[in-house]
Amino acid sequence: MVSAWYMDDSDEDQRLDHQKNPPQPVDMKDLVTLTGVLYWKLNLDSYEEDGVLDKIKKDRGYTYEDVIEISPEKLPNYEEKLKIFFSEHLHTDEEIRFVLSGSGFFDVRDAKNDSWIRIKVEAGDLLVLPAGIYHRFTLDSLNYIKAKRFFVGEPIWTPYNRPADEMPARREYLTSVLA
Ligand code: KMT
Ligand code: NI
Repeated sequence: MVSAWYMDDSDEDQRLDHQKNPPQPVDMKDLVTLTGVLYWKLNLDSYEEDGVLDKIKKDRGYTYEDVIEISPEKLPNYEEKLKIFFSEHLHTDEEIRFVLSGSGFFDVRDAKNDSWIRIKVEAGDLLVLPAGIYHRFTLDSLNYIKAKRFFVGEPIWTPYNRPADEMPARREYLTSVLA
């Protein structure tokens, strides 16, 4: 099960949990209303046949998919890529990740008060970050994740680093989440 919490403000290693003291968890219902993030838990033993992923792909129009594996050995330019992933940014389309193995953290901004919410993802978690949400990604201290990436049409992975407040994707995101 995915779990989420408001982050502390320490500059320590990004791979640590960064829980507040005392912890301030965010439940899934609040995560949806605060950020517009969508979440499903899929069965890793049956997702290829059970139709759950197929239905999500069909409903949301995902036509492209590939696999990304992040580890010092598997990802070319690992250090550089991790820096890019961890710079606060947005995209003009959804960022869709289905974790096949390993784990990591997606940090997203709460749209109302701009605080960081850290979402821990593990094998079986399917996360959809809406277009226009400010976010970043890091591995945790286990240093490994493998995930499927989906996209509607030809993929565009371009990150727009913050500030990108004037972009239509950003304005539309805020309108839909704050409505
Ligand atoms: C991204 O865009 O941040 C990534 O693809 C890295 C995370 S994938 C589990
Ligand atoms: Ni991104």
